[in-house]
Amino acid sequence: MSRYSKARFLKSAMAAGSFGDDSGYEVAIAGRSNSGKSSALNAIVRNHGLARTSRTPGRTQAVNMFELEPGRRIVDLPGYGHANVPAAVRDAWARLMDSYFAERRSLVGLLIVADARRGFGASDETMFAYADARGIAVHVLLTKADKLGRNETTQALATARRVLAGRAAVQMFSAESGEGVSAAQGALEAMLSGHAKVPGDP
Ligand SMILES: Nc1nc2c(ncn2[C@@H]2O[C@H](COP(=O)(O)OP(=O)(O)O)[C@@H](O)[C@H]2O)c(=O)[nH]1
Ligand SMILES: [Mg+2]
Repeated sequence: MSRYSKARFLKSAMAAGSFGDDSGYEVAIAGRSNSGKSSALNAIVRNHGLARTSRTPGRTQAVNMFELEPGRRIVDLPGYGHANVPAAVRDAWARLMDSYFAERRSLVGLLIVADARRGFGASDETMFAYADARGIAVHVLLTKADKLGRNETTQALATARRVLAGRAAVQMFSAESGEGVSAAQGALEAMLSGHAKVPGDP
């Protein structure tokens, strides 16, 4: 049984000042639309109905808050990087992220989910910058690992490590096969208990 068997949806927030209870500790999960963010969240929490997953990219433009246990939350941030998004939607996304990262005192870590076939890209750097401005730890999941062969996996990891250059830990992950799920749970736990190494620490 999952230690998060009591995980529950708290709320969807679409505007500054509406994120709710800011006590305790919170880890946010970010990624391009369709990267596999919600699937990763469900797999990590071992609750497959928790965060909605969708085949239609770019639908969720809200910050979705979940309680894992009292005083510990995981937050599904709205996806980004989807082509053909109107400027007004992009601006709304940026305003929402600006408020989220400015407001949340409980925020202690960021999980960035990237499709392993695409890698950690320019739009992910935007999220990295938000985390960096707050001095919080970042952990990168290269997901859909089940779609890669062994050589592609080695290459994807090497490329991501080069791009990240020691700024964050990176691992392979698959919500489909379960690969990397326990490592990701460990990273989440480390962040939530304040034991994650923050980039810049000795
Ligand atoms: N093969 C495979 N497909 C995945 C994996 N994770 C997510 N997907 C699929 O990718 C699509 C987008 O997933 P979703 O979790 O909704 O992405 P989000 O938009 O980032 O929240 C869905 O069709 C999922 O079934 C994975 O680990 N392996
Ligand atoms: Mg999603």
